[in-house]
Amino acid sequence: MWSKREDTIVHERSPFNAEPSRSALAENSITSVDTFYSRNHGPVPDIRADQWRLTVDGSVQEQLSLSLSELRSRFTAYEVVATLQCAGNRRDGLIEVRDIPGEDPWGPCATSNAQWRGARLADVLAAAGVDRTEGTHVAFSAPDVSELASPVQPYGSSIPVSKAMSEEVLLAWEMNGEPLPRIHGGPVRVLVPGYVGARSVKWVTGITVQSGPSENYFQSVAYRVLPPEFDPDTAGPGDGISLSSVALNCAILVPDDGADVAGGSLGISGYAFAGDDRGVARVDVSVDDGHSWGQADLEPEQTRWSWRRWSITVNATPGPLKVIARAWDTTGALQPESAAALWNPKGYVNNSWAVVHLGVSADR
Ligand SMILES: Nc1nc2c(c(=O)[nH]1)N[C@H]1C(S)=C(S)[C@@H](COP(=O)(O)O)O[C@H]1N2
Ligand SMILES: [Mo]
Repeated sequence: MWSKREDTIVHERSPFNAEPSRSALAENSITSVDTFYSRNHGPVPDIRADQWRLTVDGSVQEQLSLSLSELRSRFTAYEVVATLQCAGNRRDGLIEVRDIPGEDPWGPCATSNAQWRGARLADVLAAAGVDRTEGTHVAFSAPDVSELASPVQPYGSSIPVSKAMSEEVLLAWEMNGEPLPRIHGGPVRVLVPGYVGARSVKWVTGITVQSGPSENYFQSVAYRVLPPEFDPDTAGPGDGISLSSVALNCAILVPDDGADVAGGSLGISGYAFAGDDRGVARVDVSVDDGHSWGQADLEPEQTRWSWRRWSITVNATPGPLKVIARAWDTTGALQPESAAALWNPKGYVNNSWAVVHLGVSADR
């Protein structure tokens, strides 16, 4: 479906929610469109590029209404390589701790990395004459109506004006050198590098500058970390912690969880990612339940907005093998060890140590 590869793990067909297999995601540092995860809350709009329009209003000096050709001709295009990660990435590890009814059991591949091209949101906001006062937010609206929201409403979210004016935030019309595919928000989506994927609004048609965060369901009720005792069905606007910057995280992509491998020299690899003002500084890997740790090789950082892939070779002895990976960030902070301590009612931000269990056969 949606031109995704055969080995895609489809959580839901409608709305379409799917992530690549670990081995597929491991193939390239830039995730190809047929592999990139897909997260939707409603039907995918079909907007012709020549009919798309973007309005910019609210606390601006001059309201704007732009066609795609106007957006492309009036503003300089920039490219950024950036990782998108869903806040529900690795929810499966939280569900193992305690069930999370109504939410899909995403694995570690609700994370992908692409090259995006578009106009800087900051340039468009500057053209409109934006109010940059502290506490101002920039809200995005889209036409996809979600039956999952209460009340039923189109998808939307917002980011603080300070982030909106940062050079990495784009109104993107290209992904990996191709026109932005419909499933990923084409003709134009917002791209907010360093923030949870939920803020990178697809099919964006409205931008409103306002004095507080968006009141849209997906900003004010969903994508918030509730206390463990809260009932997510009765939680209201403003409950819990609103998600913005992506937390430090890592995943083991190769070998796959549950794989059988040959004993001896074994290559292990994966990704690590930290949002916004933090970078990945080190990834440790243990094959003896955390008694000792080897340091993985980190691929050079492509941009400060993209994941860092890592790899290490260990000696695998026959029998069951538990592999643990954990990342440290540039502030010296380490990922939390246990998913149990992170459990929350909607199952967001599982950034506990990554674990896979392998079966090792005798050396050949
Ligand atoms: N309009 C709209 N934008 C959206 C969504 C959506 O359902 N509708 N999902 C959000 C979420 S939760 C994520 S993680 C990313 C996923 O982007 P992708 O489908 O291109 O991977 O889009 C975000 N933008
Ligand atoms: Mo998401």
